[in-house]
Parts: sequence; C-alpha cells; structure tokens
Amino acid sequence: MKILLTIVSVSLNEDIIESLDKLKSLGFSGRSEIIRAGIRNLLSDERMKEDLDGEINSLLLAVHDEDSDDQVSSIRHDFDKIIIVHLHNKIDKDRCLEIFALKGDAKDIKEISRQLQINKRMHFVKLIVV
Ligand code: NI
Repeated sequence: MKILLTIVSVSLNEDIIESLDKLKSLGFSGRSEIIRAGIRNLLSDERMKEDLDGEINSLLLAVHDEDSDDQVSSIRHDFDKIIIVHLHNKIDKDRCLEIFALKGDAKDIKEISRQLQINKRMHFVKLIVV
C-alpha cells in the first residue's frame, strides 16, 4: 500500500537540530522519522490526559530558560490551590528545573500542564499521573 505523505516545513533552532541528529543513533532512518515518533508520543500523552477526570494526584516536571522564571511564576500563582509541593532549582548556566506535586481537579492539572507546554521557553514538560 502506498502511503501518501505531505511535506511541511518546520523552523528549528540549531540546538534542536543537533539533538535531533543525535537521536539517529537510536536507529531512526532520518529526521522525518524522528519527528513523526515525537508527534506520536505527544498524541499518546494527549490521549492519556483526555481520559483524566475528577480529583487526581500528579507530578509535573518542567525545564525552561532561566530568563522565563517570571512567566513560570505567573502561571504557578494561578494554580496555587492545586500545588502541594513546588521545587525550583537552577540546573546549569541558563536553565531551571521546576518540580510540582499537584493534587486537585484533573481539569486544573491539565491546564497548568498545557500552559507550560505551549510556552516557547520550555525545554521539557512532563506530566506524570500517580
Ligand atoms: Ni530560576
């Protein structure tokens, strides 16, 4: 069966391209295959979130540019009522790690995760439901 593929152009900075090319060592046939795998992971994460409902516990991890500390603080204060624990740590020259233990309505937990996820200054965002 012939699979029809549409070509889309994507803007990536050099750091991401360098990281992307390192992933080839896992056996991916090329950049497109790596990007497809990344999108499949994101879709799978989103499907997991869709199923969340009611009161839940979770761990939210985020790594971001240090100069976006203010943006993260602003998001964090909007969700104070569901944050049980918050740790903030500078992990290298210009990046910070945030660890949140969250307890509350799945709707709020999905929303704080979404707001961090769509921020351009994020390097990594991961929601773990426990
Ligand atoms: Ni910081």
